[in-house]
Amino acid sequence: MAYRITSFNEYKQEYQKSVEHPEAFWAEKAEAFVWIKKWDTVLEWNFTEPNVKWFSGGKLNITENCLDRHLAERGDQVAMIWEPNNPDETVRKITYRQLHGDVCRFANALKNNGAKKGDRICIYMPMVPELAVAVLACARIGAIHSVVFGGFSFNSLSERIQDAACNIVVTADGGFRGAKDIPLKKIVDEALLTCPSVKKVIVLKRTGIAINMADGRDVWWESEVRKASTDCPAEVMDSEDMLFILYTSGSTGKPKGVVHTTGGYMVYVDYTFKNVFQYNDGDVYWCTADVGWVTGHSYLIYGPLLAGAITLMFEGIPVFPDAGRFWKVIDKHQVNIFYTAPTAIRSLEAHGLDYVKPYKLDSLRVLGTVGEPINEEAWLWYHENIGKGQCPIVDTWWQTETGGIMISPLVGITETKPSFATLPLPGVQPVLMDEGGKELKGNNVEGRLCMKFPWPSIIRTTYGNHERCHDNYFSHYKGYYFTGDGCKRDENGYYRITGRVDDVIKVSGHLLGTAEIENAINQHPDIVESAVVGFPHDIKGWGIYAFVICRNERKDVDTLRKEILETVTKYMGAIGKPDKIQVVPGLPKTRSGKIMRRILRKISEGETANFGDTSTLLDPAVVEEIKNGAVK
Ligand code: 7RM
Repeated sequence: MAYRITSFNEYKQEYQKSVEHPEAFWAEKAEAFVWIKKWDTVLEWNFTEPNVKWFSGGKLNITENCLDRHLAERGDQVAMIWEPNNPDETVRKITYRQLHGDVCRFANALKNNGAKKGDRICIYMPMVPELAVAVLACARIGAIHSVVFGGFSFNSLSERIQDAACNIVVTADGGFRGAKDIPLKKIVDEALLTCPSVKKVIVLKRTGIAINMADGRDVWWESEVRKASTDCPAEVMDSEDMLFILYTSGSTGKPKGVVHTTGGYMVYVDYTFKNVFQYNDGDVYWCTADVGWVTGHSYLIYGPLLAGAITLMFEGIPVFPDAGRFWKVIDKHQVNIFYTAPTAIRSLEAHGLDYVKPYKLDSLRVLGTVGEPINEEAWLWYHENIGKGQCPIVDTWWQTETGGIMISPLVGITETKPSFATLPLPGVQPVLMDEGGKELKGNNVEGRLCMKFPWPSIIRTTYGNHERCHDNYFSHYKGYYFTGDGCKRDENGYYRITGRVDDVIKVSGHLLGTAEIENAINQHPDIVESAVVGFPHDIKGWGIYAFVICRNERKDVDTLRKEILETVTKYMGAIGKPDKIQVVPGLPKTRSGKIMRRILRKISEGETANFGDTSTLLDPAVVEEIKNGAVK
């Protein structure tokens, strides 16, 4: 088992060792796992192509480390607790032995349906244990999973399936989310009209709604599993074989398929899980993230299972049946470690303390946040009302591309400071850059956050397009990985992430590309062009403000707005719905046709003057008109 730091002094020593002797440092951590064959080289790297390889020549299977190796010691211990959307439905508790059997059986079902090592398999499922089973079954046979969040609709799903040329889709008839049912299979059917690579669809029965089953293509999970054996030897994988692709929004409309590989990801996620949360044997750990996002991959499935932990999966949403649900679940399952997003905290805070008071919350020892900056007020509310002033809060900064937590306090070890992610984990070497590419040394500085040395779970490529990986992350500052975030380093060397500096926005902790939302809006037949920006939002962190140009003079703006929301929901998913829509006569463009988003951002924030340099504007009058019609 990976090394666990126990004091701040030890943290400092570990950190220093990780910078001075990174290879020895990570080799020592990697020793703790089951390898079919040990690696030849710990690290080879350059940030120019980029090309990063960890534990080259090593052979392993991550599921042997998540499951098989725990069987002797903790086969009958619960691996996963599942809390259903509807509180009256039965809770499921799955032991390591059962999970191992389920994974092997579904792995064989995948094989029986033609899956082989290296295939890409899309998983589009609700938050049920079978989702984790499907993920691990792919890893078992060396197929590359590409999980798509169930909140995305057919076009987003189709784009992601096409980009990876998946041959199998694993889904369910539908999913329960609060009072709503999501017709997942119907959305898959629509997506597959444009996905010729898909040969099989495996469908889990969850909601029981009527669905179409395409002859020869669609099969039921239950019947496939019934036919399959529970004996499935783990495929031998190279350290650098792809483990998964996870799509993340970029500044162009097309999402990027972030690729993670096997060995380094495993070592890093395990190390960070244990050290950040200070997990103790027997603790009940609950990460509220959906497996459709990286947090669900690394800290709901892989990290906790590698550590032999008890991981809780919740199918529902924080406000169903009421805004006390999270706290009720914590008491019900005696949760010790709770990891959620600032958006959820702010929204539950807004519902008032009456939803918190009925619950004891005395099992809690550790609180965590992830996904966006947490403001001081929400931090204090969380600390006082949920943690009762007793639980350290770990504000964990990281990204889909980093695979695991990068900057965060260690529970009980690092002194916390509201709204600061505090210090880099061992192995992480952050630097702040000014816009000209000069490194800002010393403390009390603010710049753009970059990394100057690889850590084991760094992004390896963007699927099918290595140049895009280079251009996005390794071209802004030569020789560095660029995060896309702005950041401050205070007088004590503590880091505070200030937010994105590019054209993606974090809406309720979900990373969305403005171009992706614009594409969806433009599907409306009356919309000629649109421009989307983020505006500060009390609960969501950022809200979505859309400026749209309409083809015909439409008088019924309210109806148009409703139609646009429906279009976005149908095409992309409800997560892309604008909070504000303004019909404008034109957009502020430069003579070369580039939209000046800076001006739109100011208008969306309610600014009426001080638009900065507008001398390159083609038609300054349009700014006046947009400003006068701004949606409050
Ligand atoms: C894990 C995840 C990544 C972006 C990242 C930041 C923002 C994440 C924090 C944060 C401030 C945090 N992956 N972000 N965590 N900002 N404090 N603790 O969210 O790929 O979906 O998003 O999220 O902007 O670049 S992600």
